[in-house]
Amino acid sequence: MYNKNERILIIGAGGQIGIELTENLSKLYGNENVIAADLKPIPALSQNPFETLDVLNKEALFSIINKYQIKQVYLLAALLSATGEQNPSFAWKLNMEGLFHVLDLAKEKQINKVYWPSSIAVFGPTTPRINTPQHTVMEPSTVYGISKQAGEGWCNWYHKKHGVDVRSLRYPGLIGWKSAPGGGTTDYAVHIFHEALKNKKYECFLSENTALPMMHMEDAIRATIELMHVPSEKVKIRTSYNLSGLSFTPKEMALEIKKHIPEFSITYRPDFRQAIADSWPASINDAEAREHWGWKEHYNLERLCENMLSNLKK
Ligand code: NAD
Ligand code: AKB
Repeated sequence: MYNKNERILIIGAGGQIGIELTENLSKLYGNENVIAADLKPIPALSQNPFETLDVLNKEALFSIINKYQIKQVYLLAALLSATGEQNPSFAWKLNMEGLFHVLDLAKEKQINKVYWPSSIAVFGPTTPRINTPQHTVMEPSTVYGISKQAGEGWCNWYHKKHGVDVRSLRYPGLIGWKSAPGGGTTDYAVHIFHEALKNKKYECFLSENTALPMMHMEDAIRATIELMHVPSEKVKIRTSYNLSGLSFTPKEMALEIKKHIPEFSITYRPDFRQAIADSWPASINDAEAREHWGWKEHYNLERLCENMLSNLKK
Protein backbone atom coordinates (compact mmCIF):
# COMPACT_ATOMS: atom_id res chain seq x y z
CA MET A 1 0.00 0.00 0.00
CA TYR A 2 1.16 3.52 -0.68
CA ASN A 3 -0.18 7.03 -0.30
CA LYS A 4 -1.17 8.18 -3.79
CA ASN A 5 -1.31 11.77 -2.68
CA GLU A 6 2.29 11.98 -1.57
CA ARG A 7 4.34 14.43 -3.60
CA ILE A 8 7.54 13.25 -5.23
CA LEU A 9 10.51 15.24 -6.51
CA ILE A 10 12.68 13.75 -9.26
CA ILE A 11 16.04 15.52 -9.52
CA GLY A 12 17.67 14.95 -12.91
CA ALA A 13 14.26 14.13 -14.41
CA GLY A 14 15.40 15.03 -17.94
CA GLY A 15 18.00 12.25 -18.14
CA GLN A 16 17.92 8.73 -19.53
CA ILE A 17 16.26 7.26 -16.43
CA GLY A 18 14.41 10.38 -15.27
CA ILE A 19 12.15 10.70 -18.31
CA GLU A 20 10.84 7.14 -17.96
CA LEU A 21 10.74 7.16 -14.18
CA THR A 22 8.72 10.40 -14.11
CA GLU A 23 6.30 8.97 -16.66
CA ASN A 24 5.82 5.76 -14.65
CA LEU A 25 5.53 7.38 -11.22
CA SER A 26 2.99 9.81 -12.70
CA LYS A 27 0.78 6.83 -13.59
CA LEU A 28 0.75 5.85 -9.90
CA TYR A 29 0.66 9.25 -8.18
CA GLY A 30 -0.82 11.54 -10.86
CA ASN A 31 1.09 14.10 -12.96
CA GLU A 32 0.44 16.89 -10.47
CA ASN A 33 2.14 14.97 -7.63
CA VAL A 34 5.35 14.14 -9.50
CA ILE A 35 7.53 17.23 -9.74
CA ALA A 36 10.32 17.12 -12.31
CA ALA A 37 13.51 19.11 -11.65
CA ASP A 38 16.56 19.53 -13.82
CA LEU A 39 19.04 22.16 -15.01
CA LYS A 40 16.71 23.10 -17.84
CA PRO A 41 13.07 22.45 -18.85
CA ILE A 42 12.19 19.03 -20.29
CA PRO A 43 9.77 19.17 -23.25
CA ALA A 44 8.99 15.41 -22.91
CA LEU A 45 7.62 16.01 -19.40
CA SER A 46 5.35 18.97 -20.10
CA GLN A 47 2.46 17.30 -18.19
CA ASN A 48 4.33 17.49 -14.85
CA PRO A 49 5.11 20.52 -12.69
CA PHE A 50 8.70 21.51 -13.46
CA GLU A 51 11.35 23.34 -11.44
CA THR A 52 14.71 24.51 -12.73
CA LEU A 53 17.15 23.29 -10.09
CA ASP A 54 20.86 22.86 -9.62
CA VAL A 55 21.04 20.21 -6.89
CA LEU A 56 24.26 21.80 -5.66
CA ASN A 57 22.18 24.78 -4.56
CA LYS A 58 20.93 23.56 -1.18
CA GLU A 59 18.67 26.58 -0.49
CA ALA A 60 16.94 26.22 -3.87
CA LEU A 61 16.40 22.51 -3.19
CA PHE A 62 14.99 23.21 0.28
CA SER A 63 12.59 25.82 -1.05
CA ILE A 64 11.19 23.40 -3.68
CA ILE A 65 10.71 20.76 -0.97
CA ASN A 66 8.75 23.33 1.08
CA LYS A 67 6.81 24.76 -1.83
CA TYR A 68 5.34 21.38 -2.84
CA GLN A 69 5.51 19.65 0.56
CA ILE A 70 7.57 16.90 -1.05
CA LYS A 71 7.68 13.54 0.79
CA GLN A 72 9.88 11.42 -1.50
CA VAL A 73 12.99 12.36 -3.49
CA TYR A 74 14.51 10.40 -6.36
CA LEU A 75 18.01 11.78 -6.87
CA LEU A 76 19.24 11.04 -10.40
CA ALA A 77 21.55 13.99 -11.10
CA ALA A 78 25.11 12.73 -11.54
CA LEU A 79 28.05 12.55 -13.92
CA LEU A 80 28.41 9.01 -15.28
CA SER A 81 31.51 6.89 -15.83
CA ALA A 82 32.84 8.29 -19.11
CA THR A 83 32.08 11.98 -18.50
CA GLY A 84 33.23 11.57 -14.90
CA GLU A 85 36.72 10.49 -15.99
CA GLN A 86 36.93 13.63 -18.14
CA ASN A 87 35.95 15.92 -15.29
CA PRO A 88 36.95 14.09 -12.10
CA SER A 89 36.75 16.88 -9.55
CA PHE A 90 33.35 18.06 -10.72
CA ALA A 91 32.09 14.45 -10.89
CA TRP A 92 33.07 13.98 -7.25
CA LYS A 93 31.47 17.28 -6.24
CA LEU A 94 28.17 16.70 -8.04
CA ASN A 95 27.82 13.03 -7.15
CA MET A 96 28.58 13.54 -3.45
CA GLU A 97 27.21 16.99 -2.57
CA GLY A 98 23.87 16.37 -4.25
CA LEU A 99 23.50 13.19 -2.19
CA PHE A 100 24.40 14.94 1.10
CA HIS A 101 21.81 17.65 0.44
CA VAL A 102 19.07 15.08 -0.01
CA LEU A 103 20.15 12.80 2.86
CA ASP A 104 20.28 15.82 5.19
CA LEU A 105 16.71 16.74 4.25
CA ALA A 106 15.65 13.22 5.18
CA LYS A 107 17.64 13.33 8.41
CA GLU A 108 15.78 16.52 9.34
CA LYS A 109 12.50 14.68 8.58
CA GLN A 110 11.55 17.14 5.86
CA ILE A 111 11.11 14.16 3.52
CA ASN A 112 10.22 10.52 4.31
CA LYS A 113 11.97 8.49 1.68
CA VAL A 114 14.94 8.76 -0.69
CA TYR A 115 15.89 6.82 -3.80
CA TRP A 116 19.47 7.11 -5.01
CA PRO A 117 20.92 4.85 -7.70
CA SER A 118 24.30 3.20 -7.45
CA SER A 119 25.96 1.25 -10.26
CA ILE A 120 27.99 -1.82 -11.21
CA ALA A 121 30.81 0.77 -11.32
CA VAL A 122 31.30 0.23 -7.57
CA PHE A 123 33.16 -2.93 -8.56
CA GLY A 124 36.70 -2.93 -9.91
CA PRO A 125 39.41 -5.07 -11.44
CA THR A 126 39.97 -7.05 -8.23
CA THR A 127 36.29 -8.02 -7.94
CA PRO A 128 35.29 -11.53 -9.14
CA ARG A 129 34.01 -10.75 -12.67
CA ILE A 130 31.53 -13.55 -13.26
CA ASN A 131 28.32 -13.70 -11.23
CA THR A 132 29.65 -10.92 -8.96
CA PRO A 133 28.09 -11.33 -5.50
CA GLN A 134 26.43 -8.65 -3.39
CA HIS A 135 29.23 -8.63 -0.80
CA THR A 136 32.69 -8.82 -2.33
CA VAL A 137 35.92 -6.93 -2.99
CA MET A 138 35.16 -3.38 -4.16
CA GLU A 139 38.09 -1.36 -5.48
CA PRO A 140 36.56 0.81 -8.20
CA SER A 141 38.94 2.36 -10.70
CA THR A 142 36.84 5.31 -11.90
CA VAL A 143 35.91 8.53 -10.12
CA TYR A 144 32.30 7.63 -10.85
CA GLY A 145 32.73 4.22 -9.17
CA ILE A 146 34.54 5.75 -6.20
CA SER A 147 31.70 8.26 -5.76
CA LYS A 148 29.06 5.51 -5.98
CA GLN A 149 30.88 3.33 -3.46
CA ALA A 150 31.26 6.26 -1.07
CA GLY A 151 27.61 7.20 -1.65
CA GLU A 152 26.51 3.68 -0.74
CA GLY A 153 28.45 3.93 2.50
CA TRP A 154 26.81 7.26 3.33
CA CYS A 155 23.32 5.92 2.57
CA ASN A 156 23.96 3.03 4.93
CA TRP A 157 25.32 5.40 7.58
CA TYR A 158 22.36 7.81 7.39
CA HIS A 159 20.02 4.82 7.66
CA LYS A 160 21.78 3.23 10.63
CA LYS A 161 22.59 6.45 12.48
CA HIS A 162 19.59 8.63 11.69
CA GLY A 163 16.90 6.17 10.56
CA VAL A 164 16.78 7.65 7.05
CA ASP A 165 14.68 5.47 4.72
CA VAL A 166 17.05 5.50 1.76
CA ARG A 167 16.89 2.77 -0.88
CA SER A 168 19.25 2.01 -3.72
CA LEU A 169 19.98 -0.30 -6.65
CA ARG A 170 23.29 -0.99 -8.40
CA TYR A 171 21.98 -0.59 -11.93
CA PRO A 172 23.77 -2.31 -14.78
CA GLY A 173 23.88 -0.54 -18.20
CA LEU A 174 20.34 0.55 -19.05
CA ILE A 175 18.79 0.28 -22.50
CA GLY A 176 15.60 2.07 -23.48
CA TRP A 177 14.07 3.68 -26.57
CA LYS A 178 12.37 6.70 -24.97
CA SER A 179 15.46 8.62 -23.83
CA ALA A 180 19.14 9.02 -24.73
CA PRO A 181 22.01 7.87 -22.50
CA GLY A 182 24.07 10.55 -20.80
CA GLY A 183 27.80 9.72 -20.93
CA GLY A 184 28.36 6.18 -19.67
CA THR A 185 30.49 3.23 -20.78
CA THR A 186 27.44 1.10 -21.54
CA ASP A 187 25.91 3.74 -23.87
CA TYR A 188 26.95 1.75 -26.97
CA ALA A 189 24.09 -0.66 -26.26
CA VAL A 190 21.60 2.15 -26.97
CA HIS A 191 23.51 3.92 -29.79
CA ILE A 192 23.80 0.65 -31.72
CA PHE A 193 20.01 0.46 -32.28
CA HIS A 194 19.74 4.02 -33.57
CA GLU A 195 22.66 3.49 -35.96
CA ALA A 196 21.41 0.07 -37.09
CA LEU A 197 18.08 1.57 -38.12
CA LYS A 198 19.52 4.75 -39.63
CA ASN A 199 22.77 3.66 -41.29
CA LYS A 200 22.77 -0.17 -41.07
CA LYS A 201 26.21 -0.03 -39.47
CA TYR A 202 27.81 0.87 -36.16
CA GLU A 203 31.35 1.51 -34.94
CA CYS A 204 31.54 0.30 -31.35
CA PHE A 205 33.83 1.95 -28.81
CA LEU A 206 34.21 -1.36 -26.93
CA SER A 207 35.82 -4.53 -28.29
CA GLU A 208 33.66 -7.36 -29.61
CA ASN A 209 34.01 -9.73 -26.64
CA THR A 210 33.45 -7.22 -23.82
CA ALA A 211 30.66 -8.78 -21.75
CA LEU A 212 28.80 -6.39 -19.44
CA PRO A 213 25.70 -6.59 -17.25
CA MET A 214 22.76 -4.78 -18.91
CA MET A 215 19.03 -4.32 -18.44
CA HIS A 216 16.00 -3.07 -20.34
CA MET A 217 14.87 0.30 -18.98
CA GLU A 218 11.36 -1.04 -18.34
CA ASP A 219 12.82 -3.66 -15.99
CA ALA A 220 14.99 -1.04 -14.24
CA ILE A 221 12.05 1.31 -13.69
CA ARG A 222 9.90 -1.54 -12.42
CA ALA A 223 12.68 -2.64 -10.02
CA THR A 224 13.01 0.93 -8.75
CA ILE A 225 9.31 1.36 -8.14
CA GLU A 226 9.02 -2.10 -6.56
CA LEU A 227 11.91 -1.42 -4.18
CA MET A 228 10.45 1.96 -3.21
CA HIS A 229 7.06 0.41 -2.42
CA VAL A 230 8.00 -2.61 -0.30
CA PRO A 231 7.69 -2.23 3.48
CA SER A 232 10.84 -0.80 5.03
CA GLU A 233 11.67 -3.99 6.96
CA LYS A 234 12.07 -5.90 3.68
CA VAL A 235 14.84 -3.54 2.58
CA LYS A 236 17.61 -5.27 4.46
CA ILE A 237 20.47 -3.83 2.43
CA ARG A 238 20.91 -0.09 2.84
CA THR A 239 24.09 0.30 0.85
CA SER A 240 22.68 -0.77 -2.51
CA TYR A 241 21.25 -3.96 -4.03
CA ASN A 242 22.93 -5.89 -6.85
CA LEU A 243 20.42 -6.06 -9.70
CA SER A 244 20.75 -8.34 -12.68
CA GLY A 245 18.93 -8.43 -16.00
CA LEU A 246 21.07 -9.90 -18.74
CA SER A 247 24.69 -9.94 -19.88
CA PHE A 248 26.05 -9.84 -23.43
CA THR A 249 28.96 -8.70 -25.61
CA PRO A 250 28.77 -6.19 -28.50
CA LYS A 251 29.25 -9.13 -30.88
CA GLU A 252 26.30 -11.03 -29.40
CA MET A 253 24.12 -7.95 -29.59
CA ALA A 254 25.13 -7.32 -33.22
CA LEU A 255 24.22 -10.92 -34.12
CA GLU A 256 20.80 -10.47 -32.53
CA ILE A 257 20.24 -7.20 -34.44
CA LYS A 258 21.26 -8.91 -37.69
CA LYS A 259 18.31 -11.28 -37.27
CA HIS A 260 16.07 -8.21 -37.80
CA ILE A 261 18.34 -6.18 -40.12
CA PRO A 262 20.44 -8.67 -42.16
CA GLU A 263 22.52 -5.89 -43.82
CA PHE A 264 23.67 -4.56 -40.42
CA SER A 265 27.43 -4.60 -39.85
CA ILE A 266 29.56 -3.66 -36.87
CA THR A 267 33.19 -2.58 -36.55
CA TYR A 268 35.17 -2.07 -33.35
CA ARG A 269 37.38 0.84 -32.35
CA PRO A 270 37.91 0.64 -28.58
CA ASP A 271 38.69 3.96 -26.88
CA PHE A 272 39.29 5.00 -23.24
CA ARG A 273 35.97 3.43 -22.23
CA GLN A 274 37.41 -0.04 -22.90
CA ALA A 275 39.55 0.15 -19.75
CA ILE A 276 36.50 1.13 -17.73
CA ALA A 277 34.46 -1.77 -19.13
CA ASP A 278 37.35 -4.19 -18.49
CA SER A 279 37.32 -3.20 -14.81
CA TRP A 280 33.60 -4.01 -14.40
CA PRO A 281 31.81 -7.33 -13.83
CA ALA A 282 30.63 -9.38 -16.79
CA SER A 283 27.58 -10.64 -14.90
CA ILE A 284 25.91 -10.00 -11.55
CA ASN A 285 24.49 -12.23 -8.83
CA ASP A 286 21.43 -10.54 -7.35
CA ALA A 287 20.19 -13.32 -5.06
CA GLU A 288 19.50 -10.85 -2.22
CA ALA A 289 17.21 -8.62 -4.32
CA ARG A 290 15.27 -11.71 -5.43
CA GLU A 291 15.01 -13.07 -1.91
CA HIS A 292 14.33 -9.86 0.04
CA TRP A 293 11.75 -8.16 -2.17
CA GLY A 294 11.01 -10.56 -5.00
CA TRP A 295 12.94 -9.09 -7.92
CA LYS A 296 12.67 -10.80 -11.31
CA GLU A 297 13.64 -9.44 -14.73
CA HIS A 298 11.37 -9.75 -17.79
CA TYR A 299 13.72 -9.07 -20.68
CA ASN A 300 16.30 -11.39 -22.26
CA LEU A 301 18.48 -10.32 -25.22
CA GLU A 302 16.03 -11.52 -27.85
CA ARG A 303 13.06 -9.68 -26.35
CA LEU A 304 15.13 -6.57 -25.68
CA CYS A 305 16.33 -6.29 -29.31
CA GLU A 306 12.87 -6.94 -30.66
CA ASN A 307 11.38 -4.30 -28.34
CA MET A 308 14.03 -1.66 -29.07
CA LEU A 309 13.88 -2.05 -32.85
CA SER A 310 10.11 -2.14 -33.13
CA ASN A 311 9.66 0.94 -30.94
CA LEU A 312 12.48 2.96 -32.50
CA LYS A 313 11.12 2.19 -35.98
CA LYS A 314 7.84 3.87 -35.00
P1 NAD B 1 21.73 11.20 -17.31
O1 NAD B 1 23.08 11.79 -17.47
O2 NAD B 1 21.01 10.72 -18.52
O3 NAD B 1 20.77 12.20 -16.55
C1 NAD B 1 21.18 12.98 -15.46
C2 NAD B 1 20.28 14.20 -15.42
O4 NAD B 1 20.71 14.99 -14.30
C3 NAD B 1 20.40 15.09 -16.67
O5 NAD B 1 19.12 15.39 -17.17
C4 NAD B 1 21.12 16.32 -16.16
O6 NAD B 1 20.73 17.51 -16.82
C5 NAD B 1 20.71 16.35 -14.70
N1 NAD B 1 21.67 17.09 -13.89
C6 NAD B 1 23.01 17.12 -14.01
N2 NAD B 1 23.55 17.94 -13.10
C7 NAD B 1 22.53 18.42 -12.38
C8 NAD B 1 22.45 19.33 -11.29
N3 NAD B 1 23.54 19.92 -10.79
N4 NAD B 1 21.24 19.61 -10.77
C9 NAD B 1 20.12 19.05 -11.29
N5 NAD B 1 20.13 18.19 -12.34
C10 NAD B 1 21.32 17.89 -12.87
O7 NAD B 1 21.88 10.02 -16.25
P2 NAD B 1 20.98 8.72 -16.10
O8 NAD B 1 21.53 7.68 -17.00
O9 NAD B 1 19.55 9.06 -16.17
O10 NAD B 1 21.39 8.28 -14.63
C11 NAD B 1 20.69 8.71 -13.48
C12 NAD B 1 21.33 8.09 -12.26
O11 NAD B 1 21.35 6.66 -12.41
C13 NAD B 1 22.79 8.49 -12.03
O12 NAD B 1 23.03 8.56 -10.66
C14 NAD B 1 23.57 7.34 -12.61
O13 NAD B 1 24.80 7.19 -12.00
C15 NAD B 1 22.67 6.17 -12.28
N6 NAD B 1 22.90 5.03 -13.17
C16 NAD B 1 22.56 5.07 -14.48
C17 NAD B 1 22.81 3.98 -15.30
C18 NAD B 1 22.45 3.98 -16.75
O14 NAD B 1 22.78 3.03 -17.47
N7 NAD B 1 21.74 4.99 -17.24
C19 NAD B 1 23.43 2.84 -14.76
C20 NAD B 1 23.82 2.85 -13.42
C21 NAD B 1 23.51 3.94 -12.62
C1 AKB C 1 27.80 3.97 -17.12
O1 AKB C 1 28.16 3.27 -18.10
O2 AKB C 1 28.50 4.83 -16.59
C2 AKB C 1 26.46 3.68 -16.51
C3 AKB C 1 26.59 2.73 -15.39
C4 AKB C 1 26.63 1.29 -15.62
O3 AKB C 1 26.69 3.16 -14.26
N1 AKB C 1 25.58 3.19 -17.54
